[in-house]
Amino acid sequence: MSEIAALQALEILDSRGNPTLAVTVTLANGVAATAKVPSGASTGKREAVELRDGDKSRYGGKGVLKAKGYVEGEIQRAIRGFDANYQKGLDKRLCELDGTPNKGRLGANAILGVSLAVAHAAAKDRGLPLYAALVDEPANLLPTPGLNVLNGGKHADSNVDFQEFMISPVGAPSFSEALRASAETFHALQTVLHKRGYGTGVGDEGGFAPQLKSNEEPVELILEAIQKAGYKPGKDIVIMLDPAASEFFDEGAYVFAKSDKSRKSSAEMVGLYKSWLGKYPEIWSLEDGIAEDDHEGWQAITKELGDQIQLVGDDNFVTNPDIFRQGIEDGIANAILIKLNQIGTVTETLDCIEMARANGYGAIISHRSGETDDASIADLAVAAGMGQIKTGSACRGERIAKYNRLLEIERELGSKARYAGISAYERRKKAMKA
Ligand code: 2PG
Ligand code: MG
Repeated sequence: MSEIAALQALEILDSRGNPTLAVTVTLANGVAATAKVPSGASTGKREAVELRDGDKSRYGGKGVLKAKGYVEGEIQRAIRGFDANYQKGLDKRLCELDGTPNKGRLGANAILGVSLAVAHAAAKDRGLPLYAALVDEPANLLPTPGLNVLNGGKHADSNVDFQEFMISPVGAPSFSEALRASAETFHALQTVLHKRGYGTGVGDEGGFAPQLKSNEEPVELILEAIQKAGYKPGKDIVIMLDPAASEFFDEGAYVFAKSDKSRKSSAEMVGLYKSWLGKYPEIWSLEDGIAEDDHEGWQAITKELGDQIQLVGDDNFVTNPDIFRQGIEDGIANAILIKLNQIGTVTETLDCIEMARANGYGAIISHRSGETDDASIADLAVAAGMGQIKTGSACRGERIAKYNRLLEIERELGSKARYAGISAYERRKKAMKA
């Protein structure tokens, strides 16, 4: 039995310079592990609560000393002596201790820090890498990445309303080759932007954040970059979008406040995406194309496009098994975005992934726009075996940490490593058509 002996928390900074938590758990046998908690900007309303101090004299109220206090006080007292290998029991205990449905008392940041640090410590204690320790079956599927090479919306100070324009190297033979193709395309995009006189500063997730003429122009520029890098759009590399539409949904209308100031109805948004799919068959995945509060819009888009592309629910499902179950019953989307801190424990996150698998939904393991060098989601993506991850562009250390971890896992797995790539993509396409 590997008993939990001590918990320590540290208020650190995330990639946006905002405070977040690093939690270290030490077991009675001396094994110790640390997890660092990410933070979102375009958050879903029903995400678990990120506890902030609210003390305006520190970090504009964003300090996390209360959460640190809970980790080292109440939570430590409640789980000291607990078996670190019993993740389910531990996470249940953490939820009960919090006592609210949304982790609003102790904070999902405090709870996730502990849950994830314990998962790491238990793996270390068993002499296993995290990706192997999280599941019973052997995990050897390296995920196809979606690299957010052009940032807009809340993640960039630009005039593009849509948040994420991703490239996904589905045609590569291995994860490392996929990453190479992506980095080469990222650099080609820089050249394409330069040539047009656009800026090449980057946004929160490491994608370029230029001032452009429309929300559509990024797709054109990316297609040009893919070709310029020597790859075939739609075959070697496909495009994934996350407009993060909840962010520009205002009183029943979609308002392009950053670009052309136009207002669109829900039906017009579906029509817009449909026209894009006709024009750009390279687009294969659309996340949060519809706002979380636009339930009818979600039903309409699923009916209209659900058999053609991957429709990913992020803000509307918030990695919450209960909310996701309802969404499945309502026939909304055909994939889910998975973010540990939207729900706050490792167990509930794994439950959501299982629910996706059982119901024929895709699942993309995801970073947050505010990140640290913590690379746990790389391991989670391999453990999940669902074949997809999105963790930013091919630059910025906190994004690269995850891709580099996947390279290590690929090397460690050696000849057993499989790359999801085209197989997962084609399987998904077939499943959607069925
Ligand atoms: C998203 C995420 C991650 P944020 O919307 O999918 O890219 O952004 O962490 O700001 O919610
Ligand atoms: Mg999203």
